[in-house]
Amino acid sequence: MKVDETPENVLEVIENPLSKFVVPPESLEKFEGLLDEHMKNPNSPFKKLTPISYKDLTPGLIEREVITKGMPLYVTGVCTNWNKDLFSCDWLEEHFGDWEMINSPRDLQAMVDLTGWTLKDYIQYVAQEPSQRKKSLYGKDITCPEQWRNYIAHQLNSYFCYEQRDLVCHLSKEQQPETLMVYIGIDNTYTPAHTDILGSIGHNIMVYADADSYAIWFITETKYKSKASALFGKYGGSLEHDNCFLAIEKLAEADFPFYVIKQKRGDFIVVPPDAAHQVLNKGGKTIKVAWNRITPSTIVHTYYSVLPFYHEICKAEVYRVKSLVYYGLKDRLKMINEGCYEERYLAELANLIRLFEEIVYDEWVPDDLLHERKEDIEKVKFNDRVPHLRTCNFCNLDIFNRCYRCPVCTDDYDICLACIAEGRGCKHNPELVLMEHISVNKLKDDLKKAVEAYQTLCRHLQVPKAESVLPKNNFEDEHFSLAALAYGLPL
Ligand SMILES: O=C(O)CCC(=O)C(=O)O
Ligand SMILES: [Fe+2]
Ligand SMILES: [Zn+2]
Ligand SMILES: [Zn+2]
Repeated sequence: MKVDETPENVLEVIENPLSKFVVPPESLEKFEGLLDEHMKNPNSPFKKLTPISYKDLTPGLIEREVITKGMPLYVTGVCTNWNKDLFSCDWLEEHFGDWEMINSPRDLQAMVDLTGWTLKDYIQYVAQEPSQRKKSLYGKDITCPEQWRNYIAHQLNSYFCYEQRDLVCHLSKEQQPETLMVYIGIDNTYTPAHTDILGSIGHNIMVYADADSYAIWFITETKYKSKASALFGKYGGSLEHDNCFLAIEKLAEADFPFYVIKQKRGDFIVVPPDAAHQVLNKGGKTIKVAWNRITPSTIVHTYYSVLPFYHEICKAEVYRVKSLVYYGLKDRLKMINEGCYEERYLAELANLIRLFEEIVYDEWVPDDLLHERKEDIEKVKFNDRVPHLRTCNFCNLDIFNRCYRCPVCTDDYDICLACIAEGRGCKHNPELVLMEHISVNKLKDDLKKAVEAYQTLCRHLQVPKAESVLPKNNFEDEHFSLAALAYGLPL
């Protein structure tokens, strides 16, 4: 679609179920004036966040403030001395002008993501005089150029994606989710309230801004997720579906703090897991680069709380969380076997081992159940070139290893063990076949090796072993694993 095409059919806009959440443009014009008024009132939920200088940022600070306390961080002075020619619309247009944007820009009045736009089309749209623009279009979720990625990785190393703490870096290129995105904004474009995917940590740097141009962030703490969810829910929005941007008067109803950050060029915002946020661009053009990380500290909450919730609402997982645990564990195991005894591996392994034990347990069918049935469990190996890429056709979560497959339904119909255990599936449930990439015995062996590596590390660092990391007595547990429940149900 090109810039000067006539607006979409009005009926279509009205029929879009999301359009009722659209903030009226007048409200965006008055936004800052109203915000300033509210901020004079000490009882308003809007709070300022004290910035810290980039030179004072450390991975330990992120661990303490962002992950443990759940507080957002506002870091300034990140882009001092960065190459200004590289991070510009001119550079983007010259090098990637004919790039197809994917489901972008977003038409904010109609709340629809457009298709068929190139980056050049969008850059020409933002270059227009504001009065010439017929629609408000936000250039969101744009693929990040390789040159930018490499430049930022070099500058930021331990805060950037694909560093060792970011478990995604242990997946192969084909298995990695795309986490790095560019946002090109102009006055009054915005991102509705949401929490970042899967309880990950969000990172967002403004790499370019026209004069007097910035973004206003409203961001809560991790611990107010359910209060924030109720506030946006009251107006019909959902933090999982990015569909509601609230005007100041409505945000002001919050009985929990909203930190207000005016993000300018060089400002880096670190978003805690599950922290609700909405972002409004003001002034002229701004360009931000954003990415997410799931680390050995954040993945525990992802696994126990966020994944079951996604399973319930059938939201696509995308991050292959169980594979992150498996390959993150294998990486630490390799490092320790090579004699690299870093202290941080203690806590990292403790988390990863605990989760991996759960994962293996849930794939396993206890022997006594099999003996009772006087049968061996029948399973078929997947012959996928790249493992772990399958998703459950019912709940959309990623399939790490075992799943059921319907031989009748066409086109690879896979159903995860959790869905089968809950009685979900297709109408051919009695004919389902249990499939796997890796045998449970191999997974159990990997678990054993990980525990041994942990013990070696404890010995080298002369610290006592944490009980919680030692394996439970051979899986002899009272409750049933998912695989056992699934196995008992359909067959
Ligand atoms: O800049 C924006 O519009 C939104 C960015 C965002 O939500 C993020 O970086 O997590
Ligand atoms: Fe976000
Ligand atoms: Zn499922
Ligand atoms: Zn079927």
